[in-house]
Amino acid sequence: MAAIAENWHKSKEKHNSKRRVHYFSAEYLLGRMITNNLNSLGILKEVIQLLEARGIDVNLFEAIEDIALGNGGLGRLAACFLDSAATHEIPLDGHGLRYKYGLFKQQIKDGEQHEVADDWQRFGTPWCKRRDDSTVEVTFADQKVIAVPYDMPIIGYMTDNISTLRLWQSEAVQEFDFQLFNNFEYEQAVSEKNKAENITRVLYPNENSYEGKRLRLKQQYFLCCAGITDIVRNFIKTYGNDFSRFAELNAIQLNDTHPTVAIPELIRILQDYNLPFDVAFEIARKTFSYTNHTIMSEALESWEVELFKSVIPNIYSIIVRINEKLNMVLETKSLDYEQIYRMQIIQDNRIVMANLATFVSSYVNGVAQIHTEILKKNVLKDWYAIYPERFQNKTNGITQRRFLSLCNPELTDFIAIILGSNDFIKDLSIVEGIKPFINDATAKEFATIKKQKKAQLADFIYKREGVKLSSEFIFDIQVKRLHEYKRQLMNALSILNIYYQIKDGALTDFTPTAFIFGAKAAPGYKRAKGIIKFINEVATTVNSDPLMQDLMRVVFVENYNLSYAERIMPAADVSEQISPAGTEASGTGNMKLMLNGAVTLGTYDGANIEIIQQAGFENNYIFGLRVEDIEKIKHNYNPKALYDSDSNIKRVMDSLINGAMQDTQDHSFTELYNSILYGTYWHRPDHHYILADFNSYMEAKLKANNDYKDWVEFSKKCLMNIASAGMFSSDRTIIQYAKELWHV
Ligand code: 26W
Repeated sequence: MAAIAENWHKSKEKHNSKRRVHYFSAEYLLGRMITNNLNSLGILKEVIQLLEARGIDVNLFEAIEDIALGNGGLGRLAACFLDSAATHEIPLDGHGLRYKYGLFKQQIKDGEQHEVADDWQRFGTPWCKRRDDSTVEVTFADQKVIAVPYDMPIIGYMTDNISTLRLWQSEAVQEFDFQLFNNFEYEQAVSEKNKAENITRVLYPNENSYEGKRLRLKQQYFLCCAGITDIVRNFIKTYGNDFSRFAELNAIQLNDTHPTVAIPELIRILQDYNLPFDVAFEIARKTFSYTNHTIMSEALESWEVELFKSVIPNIYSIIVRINEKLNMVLETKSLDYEQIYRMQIIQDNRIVMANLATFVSSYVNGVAQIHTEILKKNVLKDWYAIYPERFQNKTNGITQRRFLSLCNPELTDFIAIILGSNDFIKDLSIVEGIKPFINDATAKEFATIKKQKKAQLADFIYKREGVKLSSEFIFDIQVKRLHEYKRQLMNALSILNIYYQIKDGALTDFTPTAFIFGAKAAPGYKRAKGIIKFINEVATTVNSDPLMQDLMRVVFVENYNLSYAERIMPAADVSEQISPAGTEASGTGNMKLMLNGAVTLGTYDGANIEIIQQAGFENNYIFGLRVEDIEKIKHNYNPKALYDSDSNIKRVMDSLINGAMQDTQDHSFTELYNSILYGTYWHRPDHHYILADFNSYMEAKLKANNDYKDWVEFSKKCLMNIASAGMFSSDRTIIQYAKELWHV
């Protein structure tokens, strides 16, 4: 820390001196900082050598540090943005929550997931600097707490610029009550302290499913109150009480709706400084922008009015005024009743956060082309109709510092030799330069590196999971959160289909493949947990069959996290991105795998579409219904008919109920079976179109499997993917945000 102190301080002053951006996010999935920071400072190789000389393996840090203050895509994107902004000297700093416990650690017992608390701070947190001079008091209807900032330096790659991630921790106003303590009321004495600390005790482990919990609302308001108070205080220190320049000097980006109460909070604070509501409103509208990350209706946040009022009544009153203002605006447009109803911020006794965020924003953006189009056509179509100029697309990206240079030094060196420099670590667009060099010789060299990365992963998996994999096998990989819409079940069923077809002689020349899964299920998400168990049952069946020895392996890795990802991405041949068209907003794992030279076996969904536009259909394996196709079949889709008429589909589906696989105590396999064939009271049969896409998925999967036989040609496809990954750097993304939406 001492080594970076001066640059950090200078960067803080610089960010303070002109227009700047504040990124507000409830999640940051940071992973390991140590290697990343050493890499940014350009001393990683040296340090590794020094450690090795003392017999210390740098990977030791993985057991000590893997900061998971996020669930998945959204949190990792925030972390990539911090890295890219710092590297490209964009004056951006983050605000977030310092959860005591990050995302749970996953244990698999008997094929089932169990959760263990992630006490990530237990060895101390050397990258966090506590700032007792910058605390904020946060007031709820029933509680007052202190927000204490912990600053983390975000070290740009090979630059002096160091950004700040400010993580707020909730503490009691008074450590404990001595009065009560002296009266022997020990539990009472510490109860305030516990209640205060509860607010940042734990990260909610839900991804893509909304739960209207009081504590979650408290977390959100806590973050927003602390962050906004801090920003305003800082503004006043430099520019005084004249807020007319506030929006010109500050842009605030909302990472999904989770930090949306920042909008009424800013209005509240400005009103405290005697600004009229309308003036405060306009400043807020100019300051904020909102990124949407999901179109799944079950993930859209809406708070019950009564609950909201009981936690932050003063913020509720401001939202009422904002809604009145909205209706004044809507009156001037000729809209029908339905439209006006759908746009209400307060609707059916609930506060619809996406409507609030869209109304009081300069810009709204989606995270891939198709996703932005869906926002404009469906989810936010009423808003698009009256504010078309607010809508933008910003296709996601990933940082190549972590997902290439750090995790795959072998491939990095190979690319650097071809290009004659490693400038691509700062400007990924130039990897395109390898295209003219894709030939038999480089394809073979690439294949050697890939095999080396597969061998390294196989070693690790053997140590961790006890399953032996051969680096001669194809590595077919699906790693991401477990969710029905991501269709891990379809993948598992396809593996079972291959297995049965090999057994009955229908499939004869299968190229040996290791199917690797990694995924955490939200603890309360029963079906997702059932799917994990099912994958593990398929693994047991396949791996224990002696006939499959040299043909197939199935592994579900325990506790898939960033450190695991950094080992898996470089070793993949096939990247499974198989959500039904129109459901995955973007995906970013698809980009990490592409950049490490895997071909995509995927649907026409999210950023897959742009990946294919860049790298070519001929170098990837695209299958399945398109959005328009689904739109057409949706109303008379009959999966039961497919099941009845297709013996392969019937056979794999029946494995869910015929005892071939050992079901969970609560019969989740049967429940999955029924949900696909018959639906339930809350959804139609097979609402993720597993059976509709099954055969075209099988065909694409087997085509990739067969193409791999000519591994030199296959490696050329991989190289074409790497060469085409330039636009998927988060550097490109963040520069676009900076230019087109923040104007910094
Ligand atoms: C309120 C519960 C909740 C929690 C998290 C709802 C929704 C979320 C996130 C918005 C879910 C998420 O992580 N979305 C993912 O965001 C990535 C980054 O943009 C995209 O690449 C993924 O497609 C999208 O699923």
